[in-house]
Amino acid sequence: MKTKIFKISTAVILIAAFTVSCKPKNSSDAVSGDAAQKAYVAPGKYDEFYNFVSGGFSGQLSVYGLPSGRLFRVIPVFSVDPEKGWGYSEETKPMLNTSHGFVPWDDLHHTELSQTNGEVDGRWVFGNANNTPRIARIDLKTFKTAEIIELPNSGGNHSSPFITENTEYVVAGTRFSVPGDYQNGDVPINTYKENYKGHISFVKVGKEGEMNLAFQIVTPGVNFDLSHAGKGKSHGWFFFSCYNSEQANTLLEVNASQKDKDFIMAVNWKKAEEYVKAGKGKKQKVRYTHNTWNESTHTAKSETKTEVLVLDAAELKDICYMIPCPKSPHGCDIDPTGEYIVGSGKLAALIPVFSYEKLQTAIKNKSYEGDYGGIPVLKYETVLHGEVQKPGLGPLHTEFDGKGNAYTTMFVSSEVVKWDISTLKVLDRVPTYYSVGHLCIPGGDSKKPFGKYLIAYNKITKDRYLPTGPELCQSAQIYDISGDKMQLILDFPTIGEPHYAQAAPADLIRNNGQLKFYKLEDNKHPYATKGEKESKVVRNGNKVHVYMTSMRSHFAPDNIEGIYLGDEVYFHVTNLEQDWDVPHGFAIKGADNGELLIMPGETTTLKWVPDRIGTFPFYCTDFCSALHQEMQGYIRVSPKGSKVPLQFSLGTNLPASK
Ligand code: K7E
Ligand code: CUA
Repeated sequence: MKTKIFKISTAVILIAAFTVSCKPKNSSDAVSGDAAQKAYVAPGKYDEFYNFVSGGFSGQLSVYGLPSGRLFRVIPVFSVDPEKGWGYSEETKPMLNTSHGFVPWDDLHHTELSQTNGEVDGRWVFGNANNTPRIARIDLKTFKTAEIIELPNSGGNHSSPFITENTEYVVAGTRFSVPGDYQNGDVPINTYKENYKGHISFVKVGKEGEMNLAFQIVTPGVNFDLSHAGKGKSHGWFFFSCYNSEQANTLLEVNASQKDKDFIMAVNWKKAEEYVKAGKGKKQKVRYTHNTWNESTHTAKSETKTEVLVLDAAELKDICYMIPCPKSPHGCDIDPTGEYIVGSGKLAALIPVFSYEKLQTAIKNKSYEGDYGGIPVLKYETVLHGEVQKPGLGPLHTEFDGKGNAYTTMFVSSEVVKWDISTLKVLDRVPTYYSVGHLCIPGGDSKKPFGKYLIAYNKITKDRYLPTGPELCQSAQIYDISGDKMQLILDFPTIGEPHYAQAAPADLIRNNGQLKFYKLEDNKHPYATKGEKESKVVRNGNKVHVYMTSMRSHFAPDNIEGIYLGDEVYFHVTNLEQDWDVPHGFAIKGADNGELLIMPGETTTLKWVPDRIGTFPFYCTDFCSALHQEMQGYIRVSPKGSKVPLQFSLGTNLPASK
């Protein structure tokens, strides 16, 4: 009993240190002379990098320029977004469908750019939904979410969506171990050790980016936290940090902080592929959704899938290995050569760096210290390259500059620490303001980092910006890392809470064939209207379909009568413009699901159910021309059973009817 109390109190002290982070000294004078010049991008000039930043609890992803910190766009991924009409139009709603129904808002922590040969290639960026487990793919030709796949057997999809060096797979490790979906989950919570399992998912990515849940690996119940793929020599392997190897199911802040070491799980995914081919997987009944966006019909489709192939790590002895890692590891990062695996133990006073070659030798020699739920546990010393001593407090995440240096964020001591990967010597440290989580170096988790800048993403800003009530802004900070010493050059506020972010050279994305507008002749939307003459209103029972067009500066038709109370009206608005950057909007009074924003050549649908008789105005919400304010119309709603005929017009008056 005594020891238990002692254990609890040490853990509590550590945790107290972890939750209350220290404020660095000399916080006001950290920006020096030429800093402003380094972050300055003159009006009309482009930034050097795109920065894709997760929005955390906002469920969105935002796009900034580096080094200016200018915000270009917020992309709705796992959220509805009034600025884009995302999740409000009939076409986009299926993108947010899950096996639990429509989920308007989730929690996005990590962004990952697609890679070819281990280098950022600018095609797609992936994001994870933490709460209702999903992975999304955003197409960087359109800056739009193109696909979302849900993950069965999972809860809290945190170690995701990290990818392999040719974008063969994106992975997802479950944070919460749970009774698998295929079992009866109605079991006592205190049977965690017997009934709860971890699952990691391998989602195959096709040539066009299409995602498919290829297989899962079932493991003992732990909390998977973060992951990264091997690269170069370690291509074919994946590394997942996990905490709660204690298998606690209550008061985790204490009960999952007992052991001195948890694990990094090394997964030989090439071997796992062989087992899949050899038929070693078991098919299991599950239910998850797969949502895809079609750029020619401008419409999303949501399908339900019912099966998953599962490999058992305890049964197939040579796909998973546990590397002991101090203590409650969070970040799990692989250096550009693929040789070094960095585990960031939140509660550890050092940073362990493991060697891929030593891992291979240790596996060959079976230098195991035992097993964990049937998975071999390697001896710490046999896999260790070395430890970074006294790096700072609360290490979380590490990125690389491609010149042999690693940079680790320290949440508790609020700093970024630069160290040498081979000698493990600390080279430099700079304060962050405050409580830094993730960091990003352009290309910093790839084989070819671009170096130059380091961006720290901070949880707390306290006194850095003008206050805005109880909620203060979150923030990023840019450091110039081109010299020996890191130099702070800019702070900029972010949308939501930034977790992981990635950056790519601007030209790579700007010149990859970005879509400027939708060609009308290629528009395959079933309700597309390709010219004003084709605009019409069609009744089908109580459903009324308005085939409407928008063009500077009118809608066709703009007078509509013969709508009755109880009707469902679908405005299918086709924007006839064929020019970059000329969207129109559409809003109608009383619509309970917002409005539309329609890109040139696109067709988008607003469902409107009038709740009273009367005459309702509609108008364009996007300032499109000098006569934008004239871009408007009326729709008349009559009582059910009224004799007012269905009719519509543009530029002429409808015959009067009572
Ligand atoms: Cu460190 Cu959710 Cu990647 Cu944030 S996690 S900090
Ligand atoms: Cu169209 Cu304003």
